[in-house]
Amino acid sequence: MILSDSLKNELQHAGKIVFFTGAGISAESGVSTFRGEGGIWNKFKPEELASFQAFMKNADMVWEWYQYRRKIVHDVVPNAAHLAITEFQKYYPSVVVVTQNIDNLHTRAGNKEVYELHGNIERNYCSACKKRYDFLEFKDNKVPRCECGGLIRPDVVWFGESLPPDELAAGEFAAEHCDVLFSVGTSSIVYPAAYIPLQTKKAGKYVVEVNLTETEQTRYFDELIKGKAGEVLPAILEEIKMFRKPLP
Ligand code: BJW
Ligand code: ZN
Repeated sequence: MILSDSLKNELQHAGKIVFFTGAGISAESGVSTFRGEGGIWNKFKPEELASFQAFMKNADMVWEWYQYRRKIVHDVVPNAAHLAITEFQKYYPSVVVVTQNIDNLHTRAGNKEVYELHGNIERNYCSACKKRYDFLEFKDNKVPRCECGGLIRPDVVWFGESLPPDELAAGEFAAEHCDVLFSVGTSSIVYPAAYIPLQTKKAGKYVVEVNLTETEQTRYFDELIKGKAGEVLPAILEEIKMFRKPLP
């Protein structure tokens, strides 16, 4: 049995569940995490690639890095963790995903209410006039230009940039009004996103971390379930099926 008595009690009575997710939930799909073992940033320094200054200094290199990751994300598929969240939707009237991931895997898995705090790698916009360039085929690795002459950039949030205000507000609202929040596969060190699960705690509700290791925030949460997201979330769901009926 994976559920503690207290978590089982919470999940028996809960109506609103939030999944706050990070790169670790996509690791089993074959998308690298940023930090830790196998993390992309063991090889590349974030400030060299994930900032507007870096883009202005070496736009082709940054663009090529995103093209490389875009191809990976396009070729992989959602894993058992994303799919378990889709199935949670059958048992709880409100299941909200607040993700730091830009890989679109939640939506591809059928997660219905998804707020993307750090953007989406499948979208682009002009850094000068903000015109959108979504789902365009950009064939070569040189950064494309907008019809206004500006450089086209991926629609992701770099260091020092604001998060999309509507997505952040919706994520905060969900975190403050849920019964149980699962913080899955995130190192919980990048702010303001990392405030989300703390807001649930502040509202007096239950927070469960699912991760391979302890994180910066483990001590604030009600419990840590150590393990792979793709194993832990389906195991939780199997136990839920023993005490909850699917919604009509
Ligand atoms: C598994 C697993 C498996 C593995 N199963 N688990 C305090 C308050 C506010 C801001 C700051 C602050 N202090 C510092 C800041 C600034 C900065 C920040 O947070 N820096 C910290 C690093 C210290 N924040 C910002 O700059 C943000 N903007 C901002 O603050 O604006 C304010 C402002 C704006 C304008 C004017 C004035 C002020 C923006 C942050 C943007 C982050 N962007 C990135 C890149 C996105 C694009 C891209 O992908 O290229 O987002 S950085 C990167 O980190 C990415 C991620 O979403 C984010 C979080 O990483 P995540 O998801 O947690 O991944 P990992 O790799 O760190 O962790 C993986 C975890 O999974 C590990 O724990 C593993 O153990 C686990 N795992 N396999 C379960 N199978
Ligand atoms: Zn433009």
